[in-house]
Amino acid sequence: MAESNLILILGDQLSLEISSLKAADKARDRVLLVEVMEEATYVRHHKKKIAFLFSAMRHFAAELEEAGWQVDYVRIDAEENSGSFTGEAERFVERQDPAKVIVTEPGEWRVLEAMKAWPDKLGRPVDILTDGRFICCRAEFETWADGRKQLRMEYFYREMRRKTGLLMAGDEPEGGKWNYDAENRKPASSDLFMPKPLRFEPDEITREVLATVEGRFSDHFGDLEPFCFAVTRKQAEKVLAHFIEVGLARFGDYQDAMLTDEPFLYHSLLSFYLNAGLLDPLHVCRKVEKSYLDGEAPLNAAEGFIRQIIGWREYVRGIYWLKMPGYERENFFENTRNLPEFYWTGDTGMACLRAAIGQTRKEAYAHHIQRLMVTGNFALLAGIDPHQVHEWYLAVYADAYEWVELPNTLGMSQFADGGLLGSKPYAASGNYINKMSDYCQTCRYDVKRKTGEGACPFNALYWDFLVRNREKLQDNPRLRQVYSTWQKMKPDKRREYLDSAGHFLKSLK
Ligand code: FAD
Ligand code: DLZ
Ligand code: SF4
Repeated sequence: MAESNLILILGDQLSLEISSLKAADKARDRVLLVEVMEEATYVRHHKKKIAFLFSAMRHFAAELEEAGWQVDYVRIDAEENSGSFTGEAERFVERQDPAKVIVTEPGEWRVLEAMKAWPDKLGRPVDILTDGRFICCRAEFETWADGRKQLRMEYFYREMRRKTGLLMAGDEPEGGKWNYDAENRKPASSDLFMPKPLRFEPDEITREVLATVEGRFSDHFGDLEPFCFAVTRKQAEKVLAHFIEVGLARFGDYQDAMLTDEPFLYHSLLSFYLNAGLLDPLHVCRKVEKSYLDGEAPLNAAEGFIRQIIGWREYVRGIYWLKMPGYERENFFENTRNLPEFYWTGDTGMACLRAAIGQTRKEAYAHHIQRLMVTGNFALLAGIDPHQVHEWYLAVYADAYEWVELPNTLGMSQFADGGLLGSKPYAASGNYINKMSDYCQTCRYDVKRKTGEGACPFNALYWDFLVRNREKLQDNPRLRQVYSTWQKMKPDKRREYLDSAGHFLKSLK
């Protein structure tokens, strides 16, 4: 018999279609999955995120064994567990002496760098294969980006539509337009019918994981229970079917809306499963396209959803690999303020932040506009160190892996890359939050008051941000109007704004 290989599958590669498995021989090779402290603590992940991944990994290992694979599974509490991918690969090599190691490229630069040292460390070849779950591989994105002055998502997205044929009528986009976002900006109200998310009772495997996570990671952020995530492919498929049945039709309309008592609205809650490998992005998009073709979902909803996946999701991954290393440390505004303590406790009088952070603690989830226009917007306006903001997002969301989190946080939300992802910073006063949510109705601050005692802090911070960063932003054509408004303001008013912001920032802990 030919010599056996080691097939290493990482916690976010839980797919039977993953390229490392595709390259393997079931009769000959051994699969290895490892729960390791380094991955659970390089940022202190939300307890729910760790529990979700450990449970999904254990269920996936069982699925592989049932399908006839030989699987080595190292649990976090195994006595001999070395605590890292490298250590576990070394231990496997000692145990089994495989001919070579086969692994699908990891989602994080940090892990890829470690793997590049493996041929020497392990004393045998290491094949690092392309991750076929993405529609656009790294090399294809590099070719697309090469020589372009601006890397606009919209143009990239059109290429992905052509490549996949999703919502295409021949060479033309379905309905005649590529993008129906103009129809997708409605605020929601609580009297709308809101779908409730599917919730899964923990089985024995999950209950065991929950006990372990409570025991080992009790000092990490977030509530562990109730734990209701899908942890198998079958369950994740049910989440997808549920979304298509009850959420998709209104997904577009209310994509940007926020309500205090409705953390999920019409969002799909699929990012956990897409990013961990339980669902395939193209499969998800084809199902959504079918719902439109069957007349069950409007075009603005189907197009909006598909754009998030084959557009934004693929695009941010391309940017990540194009710009790493180095991207992680970019800090265009040279911000140095520490992340306020309330990002970890939710203990703030600002109702919008309290709701978004409270929900994050409870669910390890917040939807896009909460991440961008509440927690992200505040950090941007207050001048928080973008690296600390990045580490917070990476830790607190159950869908967070650096390839997707970093460009969204550092680029889109904090403008720390100077505008690679967005043509202007996503900075907004309280007015935007008031328009898109019900948060201000119960806030102790008054969104209509611009300055002074009781005024919404976002209002003064907005102008303070623009004035503080004037040199860097004033030539931006999309901000000319705003700076001209500032110039036209009476000097007293301007002083009030800056004093208010200064006073607030001084009190920020
Ligand atoms: P839906 O609103 O239902 O959208 C459908 C799918 O589209 C999502 O599941 C996701 O796969 C994809 N998608 C939507 N927007 C984006 C985007 N901007 N980038 C990539 N994919 C997108 N998404 C992550 O998956 N992981 C992260 O760590 C992450 N960090 C973020 C940090 C910040 C500061 C911001 C502003 C956004 C971040 N996003 C991240 C994008 C987005 O917020 C989440 O994908 C989304 O909220 C997941 O919830 P959902 O599945 O209900 O999404
Ligand atoms: C996020 C995470 C955590 C918390 N734990 C593990 C783990 O114990 N074992 C594992 O294989 N993967 C884990 N992951 C996901 C990895 O961090 C992820 O695979 C890499 O960051 C590459 O994207
Ligand atoms: Fe947030 Fe200001 Fe509205 Fe309060 S008033 S919820 S701080 S935007």
